[in-house]
This record gives sequence, structure tokens and C-alpha cells, in this order.
Amino acid sequence: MKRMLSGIKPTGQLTLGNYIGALRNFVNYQDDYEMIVFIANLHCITEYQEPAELRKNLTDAVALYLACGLDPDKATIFLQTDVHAHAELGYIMACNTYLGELNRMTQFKDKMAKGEKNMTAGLFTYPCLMAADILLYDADYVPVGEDQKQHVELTRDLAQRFNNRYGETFNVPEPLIAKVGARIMSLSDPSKKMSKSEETNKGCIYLLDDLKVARKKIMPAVTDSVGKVQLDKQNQPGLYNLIEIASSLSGRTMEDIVSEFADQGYGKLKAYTADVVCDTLASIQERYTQIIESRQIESVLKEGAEKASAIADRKIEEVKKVIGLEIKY
Ligand code: ATP
Ligand code: LTN
Repeated sequence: MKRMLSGIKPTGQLTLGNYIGALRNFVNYQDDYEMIVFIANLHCITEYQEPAELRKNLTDAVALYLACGLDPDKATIFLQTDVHAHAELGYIMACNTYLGELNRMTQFKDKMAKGEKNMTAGLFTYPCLMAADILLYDADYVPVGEDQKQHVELTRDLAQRFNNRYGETFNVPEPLIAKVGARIMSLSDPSKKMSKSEETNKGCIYLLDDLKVARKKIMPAVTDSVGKVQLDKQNQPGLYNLIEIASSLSGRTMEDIVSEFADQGYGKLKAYTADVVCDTLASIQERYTQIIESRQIESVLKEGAEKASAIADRKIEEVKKVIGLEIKY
């Protein structure tokens, strides 16, 4: 069975973008692949997080993984810091990455261009840690949203470089990007991706949003003045995004939705999208509440960390050996 691995940063609350671009796919893949998913908590602290809030977000993220349908009997689910080899291999990867490579990462470049203050060294080297996350498990596939493709490509380069220097050590992974829903855009600015770190949260739906709040974000979503329901991503990006959301969550094709609403106004399409989103959120939230009450999170994480460590610890020992970092005694 091929192995698949992915992670989500629990910075703030998980969003509908995370669900459509990532989580939903993990759930679909868990039957056909050996699935490893982790909470990328080390990746969160590249920017300061209020400790109590971070702790709450970690718990919520695990509960949401389970509420969205990840099954701990099929997938290995764990917290990144519970497996120490991530930080260790992250450092080793940073020592095999050139500054020029990190400078080319668009996520980092965009933050620089926005003139963000107080950017940390951890943020700059974060693709090295992400490469370690993946390579520790010899993952075959990495299902991610569009924004992470470049990081997986860097991971491939680093794996090949390491293998060339030290001999075959790592499997070279492939990114897996879904055809629909790999980049859900902000409802208030369809030129930007829906992001949990958006300044205002008008354009971002959180999986734990009250249903009324979610509906209130969708109805005024920015569209265009063309006035025709059709698929034109270039000229009608906001509308296209709504259709893509509705399609991803309903299982209908985008064309099918367009043909139903072609003669109706944008209002009807928005109302339909809001219905589909609210149905999805309602069922996730119901399961979320049960999971929080059942207190199963601790046991899921404990078992997940044991399974993950068994793989990762072996790999980090092999890495240290081929580099020459070990003395046998
Ligand atoms: P931020 O919103 O702060 O930029 P993020 O949500 O991109 O963070 P993660 O939570 O680590 O960061 O992302 C987890 C997964 O969700 C990744 O695979 C990412 O590509 C995917 N993802 C995030 N936002 C979207 C989106 N708007 N559309 C589709 N996929 C997304
Ligand atoms: N960098 C990703 C989260 C992430 C990840 C990973 C995804 C950290 N490590 C390994 C896939 C595989 C993000 O910010 N979205």
C-alpha cells in the first residue's frame, strides 16, 4: 500500500479552505492508502501564539480531524512535537538547503513583499522542517492545497540531494493536488486565498462558525457586475469560487450547478451555496461536540505518536549513521 502523509498548522481555527483543499481529501484517501496525518504544531510557532489559545487550537484541530471523518483505526494521527525526530531532521535538512532556495519560496516572498514586521528565522527555514516531516516517513504522496506545491517540490530536491550525497536514504515524494477545490478564495476578496490568518475574517468561513454567521459571510460575498451565472474564472472569480465551494461539498459537477442556476440571479446561487456549506458545517459540528465530550483525543494522539515514532525513529537513526554523526558504543 502506498503511503500518504500530510499536516495542518493549527494556527487559529481550521477553515472551509482547509476542509475542501486538504481534510476532505485525507478522509477520501484513508481507505486506499496508508495515511499519516499530523498536527503541525511546530509550524505554528514561527509566529508568536498566545499559549492558552494555541493549546485550545491544538485540541480543536484533532477533534475536527476526527469530526471530518478521519478514522484513527485507518489513519495514524499525531502531534508533531510528540515525535522528536521531526525537529532533529528539520535541522539536518536546514543544513542541506541553500539560502537561495528558501529565498525563492513564494509564501515567504509574499510576506516580505507585504512588509511584514518581525519575521522569524523559523519562518524562513520552515520549508526545511516541512521536508523533514515528509521524508521521515518515506511518504509516496503528499496531498496538499495549491499553495503548498512549491514546498513539496523543494522537498523532492532536498531528498534527491541527500540521496546523491549520502546514498539512497529517502523516498522522493509527489504532491497530490485535487482538481477541484485546491485553492478556495476569500469571500470578501476573491483574488486572495481563504486564509485563517486573514486580517478581517469576513471572507473566511471557520469550521466552527455558527451557521448563521457562515450564511452571513456567504450572502454578501464579492461577485461581479456581469450578472450571468457561468464558469469564467478570469472575469468572475468570486462567482467561480462560490460554484467551486458548492460543487466540492455537494459532489455535483460545477457544470451541473451552473446549468441549474444559469437563468436565476446570483442571490439564488449564493443561497444554495450557503445551504450546502451549512449542511456540511452542521454535521461536522455535531460530531465535534461528541468527540470533545468523549475525551478520546488523548488516546488517539498517544497511539498515533507510538505508531509514528516507530517509523520516524528508525529513519532518523539511519540518517545520522549515513551522515557520520554517530559513534557506536
Ligand atoms: P494560512 O491560512 O494561515 O495561510 P493555511 O491554512 O494555508 O494557513 P495550513 O493550515 O497548514 O495552512 O494548511 C493546511 C492545508 O490546507 C494545506 O494543504 C493547504 O494547502 C490547505 N489549504 C489552506 N487554505 C486553503 C484554501 N483556501 N484552499 C484550498 N486549500 C487550502
Ligand atoms: N506547510 C503546511 C503544513 C505542513 C505540511 C507538512 C503539509 C507542515 N508540514 C508536511 C504536508 C506535509 C502548511 O502550512 N499548509
